[in-house]
Amino acid sequence: CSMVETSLPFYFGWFLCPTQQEKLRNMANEFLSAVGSLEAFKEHVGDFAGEAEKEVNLQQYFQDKGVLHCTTKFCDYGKANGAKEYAEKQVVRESYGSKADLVLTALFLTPRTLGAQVSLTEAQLQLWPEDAEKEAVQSADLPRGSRAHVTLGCAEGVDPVQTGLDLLEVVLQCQQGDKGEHVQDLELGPLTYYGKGVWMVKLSEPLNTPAIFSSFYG
Ligand code: 2AM
Repeated sequence: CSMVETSLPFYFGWFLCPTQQEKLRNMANEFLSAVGSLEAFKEHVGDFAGEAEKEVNLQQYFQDKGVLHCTTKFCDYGKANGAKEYAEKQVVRESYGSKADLVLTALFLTPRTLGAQVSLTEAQLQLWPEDAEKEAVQSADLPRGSRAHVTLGCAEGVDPVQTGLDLLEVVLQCQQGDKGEHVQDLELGPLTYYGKGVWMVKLSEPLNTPAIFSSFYG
């Protein structure tokens, strides 16, 4: 019936509890300060700023995109492919409002986005759309769930959908055997540079984050 179609949300996802959001934002700030102060970063600053600028303030460079969450399905109020089918899945309906413990395994930044990588469990993968990776990268066979992330900020004029695409590029690069260049060990963990302004720290202590599976209407 048409009521079902008009009630589809903007997106479904896991929403971090307020205290966890603060914890993650603090961690992201620590990551930005650490990377921003490295000589190795300053050498590649041209990826972030125009030729004229020699410095970039990463805290100002990335703009906040609101409540921290890990999107499972972008529905666009029903306009996105497979939105209705996803909303009607039994596992989606049964999990709605339930708590999940997300495991955040890395933080990354690129000239476009700042994000956290999420490693989904088998149970959490039940809520992950079949085609999430294929939809983004048709040409490759990427592991299911490898697009899962939390957007922590975007450069001016960049839409948050870009965060998952940036993450998939790193995953693809690693799959193709390019493991990047180990820069140094930060307090958070080992930092790798993947070229073209892409930096990732693998958290030596993954962050376990309680989150609620729900949806956002906006
Ligand atoms: P994000 O998951 O990287 O943060 C509203 O825009 C939310 O839906 C954001 O969280 C955004 O990105 C996500 N989103 C927007 N467009 C999308 C798309 N085409 N595919 C997947 N997620 C999308």
